[in-house]
Amino acid sequence: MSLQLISSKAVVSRETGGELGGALLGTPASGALPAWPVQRVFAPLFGSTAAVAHEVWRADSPASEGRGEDIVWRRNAGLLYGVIELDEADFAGTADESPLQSASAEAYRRIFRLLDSQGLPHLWRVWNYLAAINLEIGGLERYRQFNIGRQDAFLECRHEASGNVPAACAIGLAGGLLNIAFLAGASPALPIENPRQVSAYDYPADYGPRSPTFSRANLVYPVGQEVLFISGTASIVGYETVHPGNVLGQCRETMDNIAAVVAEANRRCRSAPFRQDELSYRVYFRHAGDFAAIRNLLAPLVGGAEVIYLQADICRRDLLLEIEAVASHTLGS
Ligand code: 3EB
Repeated sequence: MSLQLISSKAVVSRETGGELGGALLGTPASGALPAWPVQRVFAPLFGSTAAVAHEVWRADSPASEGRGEDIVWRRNAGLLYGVIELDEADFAGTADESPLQSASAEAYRRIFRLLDSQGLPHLWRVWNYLAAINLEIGGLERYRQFNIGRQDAFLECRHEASGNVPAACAIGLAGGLLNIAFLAGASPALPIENPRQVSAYDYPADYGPRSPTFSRANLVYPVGQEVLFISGTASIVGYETVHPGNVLGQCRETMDNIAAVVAEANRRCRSAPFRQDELSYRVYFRHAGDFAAIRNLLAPLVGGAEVIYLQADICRRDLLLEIEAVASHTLGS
């Protein structure tokens, strides 16, 4: 029941079988969509001659699939990948609840309902995308509105909102729907925190009325395998942004944070220690003009690893980039 990430800077050209689902990253003019559940991330792709990169999760014998309630999903015995897209315009909101907050809560409620009904209740990794993430509306930044809705749904659906929470990213795009992909499993994840950072679920109230619900990383266990998901990681030490206005300073600090998370994961991992040069990376950066400098700084740190670069907004105005990563090891019997 192995889970395999096929990451490539080429357009999906052939169906190889076993796809659970995955992401198409970039701004294609048009093009046929794959048959599997797909999260489309419309953000400019850099460092590639193709217009689109793909990240596809393959697993042994996907057994069933479904759609409904704006979710498309596919699963095998122990794994489920799904994508939900909601239009905020369909949510009225109230005096004390913005449409985005309502949509975010509803998206997570539907995800939890699906996972419960499919008997795969453990949310391992979530990819959150929303339009205009830094825009302040009604006195509250949209990322903070999203955080309220997300946490409400965790608590309402009797999932802990701290401790055992999924690895995640939350990224801003120019437009589009609230778009959330998720990978869930039959077995619980082992959450990993970063000793250099306050856990996001414990951020003080200056960062919003509700804390973000994610862990710094998760170790998860498809049969015979150990997968490390490192959440979106940024230039934050403690709970504060460091190196504001300095993209290279932020890039170095972010890689120091990833190194700390990897070290923490290695204290708990069952396979060989994970190394920074074996991870597959996704780098989101705010300003197109920063791309070359970021790539040059990262090149010696990531070795030959796959890196996908996307221009997008980060969830704090003073953050200039965010980096996430994943790696997989086989487990001996
Ligand atoms: C941070 O460390 C940067 O809200 O799901 C990173 C990863 C960030 C996930 C989320 C936010 C999220 O706070 C932002």
